[in-house]
Parts: sequence; structure tokens; C-alpha cells
Amino acid sequence: MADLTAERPARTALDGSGPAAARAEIDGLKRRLHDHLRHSLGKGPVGSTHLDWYLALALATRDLMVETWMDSTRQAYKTDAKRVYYLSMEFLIGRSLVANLLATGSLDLARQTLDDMGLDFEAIRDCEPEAALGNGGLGRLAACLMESMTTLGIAARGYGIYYDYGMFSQYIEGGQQVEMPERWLRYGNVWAFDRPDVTEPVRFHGRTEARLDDRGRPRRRWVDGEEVLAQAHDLMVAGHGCWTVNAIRLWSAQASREFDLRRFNQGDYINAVAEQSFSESLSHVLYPDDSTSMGKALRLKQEYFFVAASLRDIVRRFLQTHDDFTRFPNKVAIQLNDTHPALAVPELMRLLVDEHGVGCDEAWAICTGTFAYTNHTLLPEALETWPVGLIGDMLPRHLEIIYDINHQFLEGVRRRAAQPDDARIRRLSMIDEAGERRVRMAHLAFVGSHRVNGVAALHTELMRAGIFADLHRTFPDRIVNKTNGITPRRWVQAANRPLAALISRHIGETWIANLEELRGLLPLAEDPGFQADVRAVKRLNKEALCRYVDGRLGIELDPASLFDVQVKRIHEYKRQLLNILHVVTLYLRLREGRAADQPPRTVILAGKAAPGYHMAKLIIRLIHDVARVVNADPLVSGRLRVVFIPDYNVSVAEHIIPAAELSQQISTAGTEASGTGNMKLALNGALTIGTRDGANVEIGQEVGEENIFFFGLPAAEAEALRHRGGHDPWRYYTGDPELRAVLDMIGQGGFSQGEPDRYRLIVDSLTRHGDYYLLLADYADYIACQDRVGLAYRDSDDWTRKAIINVARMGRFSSDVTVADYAADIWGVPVRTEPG
Ligand code: 26V
Repeated sequence: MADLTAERPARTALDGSGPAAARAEIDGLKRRLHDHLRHSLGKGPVGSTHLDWYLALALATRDLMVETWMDSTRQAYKTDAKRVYYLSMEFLIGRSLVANLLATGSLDLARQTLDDMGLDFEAIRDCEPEAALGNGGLGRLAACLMESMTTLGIAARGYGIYYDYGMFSQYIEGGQQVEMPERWLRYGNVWAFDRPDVTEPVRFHGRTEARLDDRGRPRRRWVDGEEVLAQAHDLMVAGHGCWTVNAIRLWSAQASREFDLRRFNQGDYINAVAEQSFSESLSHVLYPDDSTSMGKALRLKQEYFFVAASLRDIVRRFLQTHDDFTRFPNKVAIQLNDTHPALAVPELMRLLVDEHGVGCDEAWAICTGTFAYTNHTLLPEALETWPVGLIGDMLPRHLEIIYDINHQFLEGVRRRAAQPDDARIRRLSMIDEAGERRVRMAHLAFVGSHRVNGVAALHTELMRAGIFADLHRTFPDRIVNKTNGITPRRWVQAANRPLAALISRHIGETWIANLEELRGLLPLAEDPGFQADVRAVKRLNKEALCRYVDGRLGIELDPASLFDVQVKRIHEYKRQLLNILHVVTLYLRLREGRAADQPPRTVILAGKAAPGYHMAKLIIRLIHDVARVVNADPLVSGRLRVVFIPDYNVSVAEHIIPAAELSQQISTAGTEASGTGNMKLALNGALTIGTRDGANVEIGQEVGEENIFFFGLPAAEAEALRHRGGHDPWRYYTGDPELRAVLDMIGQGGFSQGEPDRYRLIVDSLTRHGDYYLLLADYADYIACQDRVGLAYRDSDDWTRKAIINVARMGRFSSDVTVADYAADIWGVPVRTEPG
């Protein structure tokens, strides 16, 4: 019999083995909960809170995972499996309880047991703090990929930072964003094993010197400076069915003992303690910017900190079972999640050459055979570069190594070139010599890797043609595409229980591990009975979201209206502002009786703005001002509502996405690398209105042009318009009376009575300052497209048919598919196709 008391998790008896077995399982779990309450938490059942029960249930679930984790680890050692290490500054994990209950097959059991005890499962689930150790897309992708690697039985480990403060909490005051720190570790973290015994020293500053090695060869070494300790915290990740468990090892900073002693011996106790907490502040906070490289020294320090600790850990594990480095690339694959861990390239060179006596050429072959790099953005302001002076001061040996690598690389290019081309060499160089000299981290990561990938087909093409054009000419086989994916376990099975159950009733349960099986739903798209069921599920989810919004914001929404959703970080390139231009257009039309054929619509937005990003914060304020005016106007009551849901995070996404009917993916073509929210929404039965950007293009190919609403300029035309000086926003403003009315209303205080200039900056950026993201160029087509959406929604059967086709054809965007492709093409590791 299998339940939470069993050694290895399996399905519970609740779904078939009879009432006695089910009773026994419930009683078994009750005992385990009381046991943890008493012995792990030091509490009795009387007076215990939801939080206590959450902790007890989480501990009981964790117990189940530990056995598999040990098994998985043993298995990897025994078979000497090639390991995949995923280095990422961010892992946006969200909550773990429901995911782990599902993976271990014990969600229903847990629910029923708590029910039986008169406890409220949802309230207990909601006690878990979010592990928001990431900003957005890049961090959430890391979490989805880790889950899929584990599901596919890969011996994988994530490496990152154990921030005390993850993403800030967003509050709205007077319509404006206020950031508050979130102490997510306040009550400890049940899912982490803290390992005070596993520490790695990490050096900063100091100097380099020449020496001779034991065979008399000239070497360099890095000496002096200061040392910080990296301490490990292991978070378990369960794969589907819990056949494999891997870990994400996150490092926190601790003052180093050696360093302490020196200071304390100087007799200045108070200052020595203060300095101790200074070095520990290294891992305190996640940088909440995901689109501008701020160039802060602390950020660089964080990057090197986790890279150095992780590589030591990786090399040590390799040396436990191997005694020379020639087979390193056969046994180790390291994936760099963007350039944030790019210092891994010179660090591995340093370890191999300076510390292990490997020759330079051999070390370089090992590095490039081991590393691969994923690029996540083409926005020039998000590409990392660091001043040479800063790196030289903080990491003197690494700067030397970067110079050496660059020199070798450029010499090779010169040798192979028919005639020297200085401009090309300057463009290829890892050092940007224009102005203050800076290290281009993308070039370092590119040259140090055997594969470089984009995250959607269009993005990869644009990498080849744009930012990496010169490097692509030099290494024509290096850039490959790996379209992003999402884990269906969290984003359907856990977040949308009613839909998952409906699907399983028709095509069985195996789709969850083989998402392409959703195609089995295609014949049902035309079936009126199935359409009615799908509609009923959506309605249920919409009602649940209504209760959630009412509970949090006291705003009542109409579950019969079209739920139009745009949820993601607030950024000009994502064009939330274009969405608002549509809202105001619709509002004016409704007031004037010109939108009688449009269905009632609820426009839902959510997302955080980087704290220093003024324009993004102003957009949030505008959304609130527009919502206030629209929602209070009796002339449009029942026809249009606007709601901004604060503090968007993984858990909030899990509430919103299952209820969405229209998914807005409206970035300027050529700016959104992939998008993954687009996949989550379509997989949950929302139709997409979007530009031909990122993975939208591939979603369109899968679901069919007739089942998606595309509008706007394609990437090549957008680029041409913007950079060949052809965009004249003023022409659109003066030439389109409706657009003009909308912009005038915003720009002249129509939504900001008493402060007519509040949104001058926004309107000017569009009309006078070049409209960089081409909102005005896409406006008319967007509005026309939204009109078509509205009309399509009124044919509810046909809308549902399209929604079913979307769900049925989204299987390709499972992160299992993405991971299988990485495994075959980049990492060279096998994946499991059958459980066990
Ligand atoms: C850049 C920076 C710049 C320095 C300051 C901190 C920081 C943090 C993150 C980033 C990179 C953000 C890039 C990112 O999140 N890209 C998103 O990646 C998703 C997964 O591939 C993709 O779906 C989104 O389209 C892309 O915007």
C-alpha cells in the first residue's frame, strides 16, 4: 500500500482500492502530521495554526521525496552518469507544496485528510511563502527546466543564490507602485536542507603573481584579498511521479573564519562583527531589474560568488570518481542561463590551469566542451558589460585570463582571415574599447561555449542576423534554437484542476507526461457536449478568480464578460500602454454608443515595474487612473471594467491564467525573445491576440492562423521603420481622429483631474519623442484586431472550438520537449521516456 507513510511514493488508494484502504491512508497521514507537529515543530494539535499544519504537511511530503533523492543520487554515482549543471542567478520557483504533493501522488489524500480533520486545505496551502528568487521569464524558465530535467531522469543540479530577499512585494498606494521587501525565510524553509558543513571559500580583490609549478613551469596565481564563504542550501525538485528527485543548490554568504580571526585578533571586536555582516550581505537581495544592466559592483560580486562556489563543487564531485580532466566534458555539461554566470568561463580556466596544472590549450578545449550559453534578450540595454577596471580590481586573475582568451581568439580570427579587417576585430573583441573599456559578457560566454542558443525560432534568427552576426560568421554552427517550454504539471495539473480532470476523462492521464497526446482532444473540438464542458470549466475558473479579486481588492467582476488578460513585467517593449490605448478607445466608443456589437469585457492586468524604471511606474499609475474613471462611469457599467491585480507572482499567476479567455502578447515584433506566459495562457484555453514576436510565431504555426489573432508590423518591418528613420508618429496622431482623441484625453488630464500634466511624459514619448516601440504604428491594426476578437467571442461555440484546438495543439511547448532537445543536441545525455 502506498501513501505518505510509504518509502517510495506511488498512487494513493483513494481512487480505487476501496474504502478501507482509503481510510487507512487517511489515518496514516493524520499520524504523520501529528508526529511532525509534535516532534519537528514542538506543538500539540490544540492551538496550532494554519502555518503549523502547513509545516507539518510539507515535512511529511518532504519525507517522501528524500528517499527518491537518495536513490537518484546513488544511481547517478553508480552509473557514472553525465551530469547537467544549470547555472542561474534566478530560480523563480513559487510555492512547492501542491507541486510536490502532486509529484508524489498524494494531493487528493492530503486534501481529504485535512478535510477529515476539519481543516481548510486552501488556507493551509496559502501559508507557504513564495520562493520568488527571480524577476520573471528567465527565472521561471530555470524552474520549469529543472522540473522537466528531473521528470526526464537527467542527473541535473541547479546552482544559484539563496537570497534572503527575493523579488519585492508590490503594494499599490494611490494608484502607484510601492515596493516592500519580503522576508520569505521568516519561518525557515521546509524545502531547503541547510548545509553549514558544505562551504566553499570565494576570494575577492588581492593580486596575481608569477610562480613556478612543481615541474618548474611558469604559472600565475591569485593571492591576498578577502575571502567569503559560500554555504550550501539544497532545495529538492521532484519530477513527475517522483521517480527522480534532483536538487537546486543555492549559496548564501557567510563571513569566513580565517578572515574573522585576523580581524578579531586586531582587538576591534565591534568593527570586526560589523564587517562580518558586511560580507554576509552579499547574498541578501535579488536585483529587481530584468531589463537594464545597472553595473553595480555588488551585482558583479554576486555573479562571481555563486559561480566560484558552484564550480568548486562541480570539480570536486568530478574528482571523486575521475583522476584526470580529459573526460571532464564527457561527464559534465554546464548550461549558463544568460551571461550572469559567464565568469564561469575564466573561473574554470583558472581552476584547471592555476590550481590543477592543466595546460592552457587543453584547459580551453575542456571549457568549450563543457559550457553552453542561453541568450534571453536582444535589448541592447540588458546586455551585460562590466568596466575593465571593476573586474581588474575585484577579480584580477580573471581579467588576465579574459585578456588571454581574447588575444588567442582574435589571433585565430586574424590568421584565418583573407585580409585583416580591424573593424571586424573590434566588433568581435570581448573588450568594448569605445569609451570606458568594458568586458562584453555575451562575447565571453559565446566564445567559451560549444553551443549558444536562442529561446524561440525568431529570436535565434535575430541573434544570427543581429547582435551575434560577426560571431556567427566566425562560428557558423554554434548558434542553435531551443524554443522555451513550460511544465504542464504546475501550469495545468496543479493550477487548473478542473481542466486537467476533464482532459483525463477523455484521453486518459498520460498526457501530463507526454503533452503531445493532447492532440487526442482535436476530434472533440466540434463536439457540442465537450464544448459545453470546456465552457463550464472556464466559467468555474472565472468565478474562482472573481472570488479571489473580490477577496483581495473588494472589486466585483462579471464572470460572464470576456476575461482579457495581460500579465507580465511592466516594460515599454511589452506595450501594456498599447493595451490601455485600446481600453480608452473602447471606453470612448461605448460612451458614444459606437460599440454596441462588442461583448462586455473585463481587462485584467498585473505585473511589477523595476523600482527605478520611471516610465514603467507611470504606466502602472495610468492603468489605475483609467480603471478608476472607467469603473465608476455609469454609462459603460456592465460593458467594460479594468482591474490591476497587485503583486503579480507565480501564485497569483496560478489564479489568473486558468480564468483567462484572451491572452495579450503584444510586444513590438523583434523585442520579446520568447515569452512563456503566452504558452501558459494558450495551454489553459485562452486565445492569443499578439504580434508576430518571440514564440507567438511558433504558437501560431501550431494552433493555426485561424485560431490566433495576429496583428501589427512583423519584426523586419518594425526594425526597418525604426532604424531607417521612417517612423513619423506625429503623422499617425494627426491622421487618425480616434487615436488623437485617446491621446488627448490621456495627455490633457482626462484621467488625472487636478493634474492635467500627469501623463504628459507618456504622451510625449509617443507623439514627440519618436515612439521607440512603435505603438502608434501598430495602433490601428491592433484596434481592428480587438474588434474582431470581440465579435468572435460572441459566437461562443466557435470561440470554444478554437480554445479547444489551442489546448490540443500546445503540446510542443511542454518544457519536457525543450529539455529533450537540449539533452540530445547540447548536453549529450539520454532522457527517460518511460517512468521508473
Ligand atoms: C538582465 C538583467 C540585467 C542586469 C540586471 C539584472 C538582470 C536580470 C535579468 C536580466 C535578463 C532578463 C532577460 C529575461 O528575463 N528574458 C526573458 O527570458 C524569458 C525566458 O527565456 C523569455 O521568455 C522572455 O521573452 C525574455 O524577455
